[in-house]
Amino acid sequence: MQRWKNRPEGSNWGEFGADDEIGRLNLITAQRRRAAAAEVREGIAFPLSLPLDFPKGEYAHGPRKPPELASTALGHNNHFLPAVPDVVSDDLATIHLQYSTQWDSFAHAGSMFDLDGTGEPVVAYYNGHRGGEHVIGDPSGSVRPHADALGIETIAATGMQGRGVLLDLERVYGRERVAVGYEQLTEIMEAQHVTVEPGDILCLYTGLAEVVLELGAELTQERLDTSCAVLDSRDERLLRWITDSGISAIAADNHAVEAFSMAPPPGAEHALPLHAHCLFKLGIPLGELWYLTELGAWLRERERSRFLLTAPPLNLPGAVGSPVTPVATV
Ligand code: UVW
Repeated sequence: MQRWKNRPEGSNWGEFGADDEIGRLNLITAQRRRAAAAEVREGIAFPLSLPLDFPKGEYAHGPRKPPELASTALGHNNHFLPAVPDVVSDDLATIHLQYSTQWDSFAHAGSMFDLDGTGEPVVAYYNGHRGGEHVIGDPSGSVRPHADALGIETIAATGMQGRGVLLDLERVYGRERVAVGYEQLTEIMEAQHVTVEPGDILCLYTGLAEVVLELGAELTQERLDTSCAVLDSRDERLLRWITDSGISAIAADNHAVEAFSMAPPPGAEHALPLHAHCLFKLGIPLGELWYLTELGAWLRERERSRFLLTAPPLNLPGAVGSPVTPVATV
């Protein structure tokens, strides 16, 4: 059943059905997965996750906290309390699911929008899902915030496997902070002979993960905000290109794919226009803080850009984001 009377301009709501919850991931068909598998020629696998306790430094003092491990006992045979010859340890982790290498689900970012044509904006998410009904967000209520629709488990259920295509922004800009718009993106794609097809997962290698690893506890917010490339999400032509390209997901080794700021410039519709465009309007998951360094170097040396990407998030019902250990196979 269609959940909206109005849909946002430039959105694809309804295109994959009134009840769709996986957006552009619908474009990763069996045929496209076979084409992705055909990119495996050497059989070399690249893990694309940071250690999940990175970034460190000032980032760890932000709203997202680093994971905390605690041992738990399984009966009496925990190694802290040996009572039988066998030694078994169990773990408990307190983890902010979007602290480090992650996927954002479509329940992560919505927008105030007049879904019903009444002139009253309501909290809205991809394909007309609603705050309070599908994505429950009132921390003061009796029910803990969670997603009854659009949660990360919907992405896990797809297997999240397809053809990854890497664009090497680090090769062009090094560690300079540059906002890459449509002009730059298409120029670099041409120079690097990179093409994308519908269903592809675009991976942006910017080099920020190296900065994060190198600086460790010395990482400052300033370095995070001023290092390496981001997408210029205020460039309408870039957003249009994302729509037209048919790409099914975008992942980057930087903080938020676009520049991160929760303060919109005066008159701007969204604080994070790429999040709004991808997660809210088109159903394109965003991956952040991936580790693309070794894969990027390997592909660069061989003038290649494509690989099989396997990157399922946790199958954790109701979560709006998830750590991920993506694997690229070339
Ligand atoms: C926000 O946009 C708030 O977070 P992230 O960059 O992790 O998606």
